[in-house]
Amino acid sequence: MSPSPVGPAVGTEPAAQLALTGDLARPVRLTVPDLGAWPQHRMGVTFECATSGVRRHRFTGPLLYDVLSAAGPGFDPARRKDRLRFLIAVTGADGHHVLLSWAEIDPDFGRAPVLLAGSIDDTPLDRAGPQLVLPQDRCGARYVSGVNAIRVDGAFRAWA
Ligand SMILES: Nc1nc2c(c(=O)[nH]1)N[C@H]1C(S)=C(S)[C@@H](COP(=O)(O)O)O[C@H]1N2
Ligand SMILES: [Mo]
Repeated sequence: MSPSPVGPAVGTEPAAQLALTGDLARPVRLTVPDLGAWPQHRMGVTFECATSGVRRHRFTGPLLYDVLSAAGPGFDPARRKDRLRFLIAVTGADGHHVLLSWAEIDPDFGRAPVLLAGSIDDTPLDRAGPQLVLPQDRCGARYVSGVNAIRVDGAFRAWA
């Protein structure tokens, strides 16, 4: 029997989707192949896991900063201080949930080269979803895998 012209080929699963939400002018849903639209960075990293010890991986993908900037975060780009109230909440499909600050990845502040990787050790993450890569973290806990939601939030107040 010849393959059907509609529907997925045998043995494939739908690509994982990542929702970019929050204080964004252009919220969007992205797949791992969509991440290929931005300049790609390749990084070899080492991190330590509290339970399984030292890990080494190679990741490829765009800068988180580039992907989120394209979605139009709701601050005035001309006023540097306006960015400093923004948080980035990253959630994996299993509920693992971590926070970054906008300033951490902003080239005018922390300049951390954080990636939203579309491949690990040269294996595409199309089905699992992208992985957050923080080369400056000694510990592996923020290397969230299967990222399915990133929320940008400029409304956090310490006294709220
Ligand atoms: N989605 C998700 N990502 C996760 C975790 C998790 O529990 N869920 N654990 C983190 C921790 S604690 C570590 S050390 C690394 C482990 O990466 P490894 O599987 O390559 O060793 O994944 C991180 N990413
Ligand atoms: Mo870990």
